[in-house]
Amino acid sequence: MDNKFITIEGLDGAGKTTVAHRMISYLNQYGITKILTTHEPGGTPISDLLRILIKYGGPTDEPINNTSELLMIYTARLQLIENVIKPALSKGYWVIGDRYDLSSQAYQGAGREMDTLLLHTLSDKITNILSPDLTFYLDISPELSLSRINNRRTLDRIEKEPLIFFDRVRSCYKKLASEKKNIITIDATQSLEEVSITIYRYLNWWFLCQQE
Ligand code: T5A
Repeated sequence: MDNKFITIEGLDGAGKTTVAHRMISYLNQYGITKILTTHEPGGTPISDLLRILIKYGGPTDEPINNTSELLMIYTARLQLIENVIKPALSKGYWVIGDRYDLSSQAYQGAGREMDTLLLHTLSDKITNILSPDLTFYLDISPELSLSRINNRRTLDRIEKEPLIFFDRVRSCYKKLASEKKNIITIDATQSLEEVSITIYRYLNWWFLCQQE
C-alpha cells in the first residue's frame, strides 16, 4: 500500500498525542515501520519558535492580533509541510499529524470568529499542497477537555479562553466532520482502551478498502 498522511484532530486533551503513539504500533502490525509523527504548531526550528509565540506570547504583554496569530500558525505549518512532511512522504514514510489544517478552521475560524476570507485562502493553499488521506476527529466536550489538561499543566494563552470559545471550536469540528467523508468522528469520552479499539477497527476496515 502507498504511504499515507493521517491526521488527528480535536480539542486540547482529547487524546490526540496518546492516539498518535498507539497508531504507530497498529501500523507496525501491518509491517509499516517508516513512520513520522508531527505535532502542530511546531516541528522545524522556525516552527518551534513560532509555537512558543503562539502558545505563550512574546517576552512582554504585547497583545497578539488574531490575524497575526493566524499568519504565524500558517507560517509554522508551511515550514513543516515543505521541510519535513513532503520530504518524508517522498521517502516513503507514513506521516501521522497531531493537528493540521482543521485546527485553524476550528480555533481561528470559529473560536476567534475571524473573517473567513483570509482563512479560506490560506487553507485552500495548504490543502492544494497537501491534503490528509484520512483524519480522526476525537470528540470531547470543552468541560472534559479542560479537566484533562488542568490535571497536567498550567494553561497556555489559547487554553485560557472561556468555555464558549471551545464550544464554537467543537461545533466547527463537528460540522466539518459531517461534511467530509475522510473525517472520522471518534467518541473520545470513552476510555483510552475503547478509543484505541475503535480506531484500530476503523483502520483495519480502511486498509481493506484501500486494497480493493
Ligand atoms: N492551535 C493549534 C490553534 O489554535 N490553531 C492551529 O491551527 C493549531 C495547529 C497547541 C495549541 O495550539 C492551538 C490549539 C492548542 O491550544 P498543544 O499543547 O500542542 O497546544 O495542545 P494539544 O495539541 O491539544 O495537545 P494536548 O497534549 O493538550 O492534547 P492531546 O494530545 O489531545 O491529549 P493527550 O493525548 O496529551 O492526553 C491528555 C491527557 O488526557 C488523558 C491522557 O492520558 C493525558 O493525561 N487521556 C485520557 N484519559 C481518559 N480517557 C481518554 N480517552 C483519554 N485520552 C487521553
